[in-house]
Amino acid sequence: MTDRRRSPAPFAEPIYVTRPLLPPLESLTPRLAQVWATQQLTNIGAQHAQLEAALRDYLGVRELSLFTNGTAALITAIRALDVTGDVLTTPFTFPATPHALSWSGLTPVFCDIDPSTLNLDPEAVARAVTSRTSAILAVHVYGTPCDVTALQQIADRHGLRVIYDAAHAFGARVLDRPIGTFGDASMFSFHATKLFHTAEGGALACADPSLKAKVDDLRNFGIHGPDAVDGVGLNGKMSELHAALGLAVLERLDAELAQRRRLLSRYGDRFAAMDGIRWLQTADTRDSSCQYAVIRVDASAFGCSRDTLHDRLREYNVYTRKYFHPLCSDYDCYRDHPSASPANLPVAARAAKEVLCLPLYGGLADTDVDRICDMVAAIGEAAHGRLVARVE
Ligand code: T4K
Repeated sequence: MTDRRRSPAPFAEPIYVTRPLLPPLESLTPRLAQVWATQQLTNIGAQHAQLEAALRDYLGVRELSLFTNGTAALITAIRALDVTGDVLTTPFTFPATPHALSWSGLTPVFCDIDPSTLNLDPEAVARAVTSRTSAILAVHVYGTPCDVTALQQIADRHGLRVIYDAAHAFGARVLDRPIGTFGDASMFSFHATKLFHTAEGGALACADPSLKAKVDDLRNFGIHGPDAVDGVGLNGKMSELHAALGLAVLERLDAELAQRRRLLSRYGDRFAAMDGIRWLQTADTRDSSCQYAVIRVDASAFGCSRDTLHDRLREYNVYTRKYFHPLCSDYDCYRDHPSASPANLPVAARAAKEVLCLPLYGGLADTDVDRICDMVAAIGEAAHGRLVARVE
């Protein structure tokens, strides 16, 4: 007899891949009153100073500079570290990563990724080093730490800079150390879609005070003092309004994280037993940024492809994201680069076809996650039913 389970009811309201942590409006008022009283709206005021210090402590890094967004922070890191020529990087990332290199007149050289972490594969990186290479730009994708030890060994062997795109990795730890303490510099994104956010914003962390001083000048047009412009800088300064929002968000981060941890473990429990779905455990949730809930869909075992699952979930009012599809190496602006050839990037190509980011944010209830898992299960079962019917 056929097991005819009832399909779960769609959500009445759309469920997005994320929603920002929004502190109560009243919690912002006293901070905004201070801004109004001083009339300093930007150019490194009191809110900025307070947030920079608070985040330096929270992230456990020696030096930190706030920015208007993570991309500006990355471009500034590249300039401050005098990176030249070719930079080894991953195709499995947001466009900002290779674009920061191209925008700086550098050439991104794509290397394949590790099938378990989906981060740069150190062996592929080691094979790609040439006399033109000056740096590695690695991404802690979904907040999963890169193999920081192996990447640093390659960099030391060849005299390369290491820059981390830690856009997803706020608060993550590896090897008993905060994630922002590895490499020459690490960029964090504080976009509204991130665990910690300032609506738009970002930061650059480093250990070297002289690098921080250079970064701060470059963030402010290269202005070094009243009568000196020492470098080709940009305007990357975070405003007082964004910094005030960040301070209010930071106060509520523990509750947000606690709920995200619960949701992640709920997803993990359900997907551990679902055929064709592989749950990507980014790290022990105590050491994780809890930024994304990610599955990989094995189409033959699950019954339908990742793309079909994504489309069917929309019928249930659930809006998932294919982070990161297409690969950056498939964009028109990069596909002609020799390193962008699909033959060079087989692991990344497969991951880009299989990954799906599911809703994850503190405002999501435990029962919402149960319903989303029921929907995934129902879609798989329906797909299998059709497959069997077709074979018969
Ligand atoms: N490196 C990496 C590895 C990155 O992932 C990113 C950014 C960067 C560098 C660059 O950092 P930033 O320069 O941005 O600081 C989003 C974000 O815009 C982007 O910051 C992020 N990565 C990327 C992974 O995701 P979209 O195009 O997917 O965002 P959007 O607007 O479609 O938002 C997704 C969902 O979030 C919406 O369906 C609803 C919800 N949402 C979004 C916004 C903006 C809200 O509820 N409220 C909001 O205000 O790129």
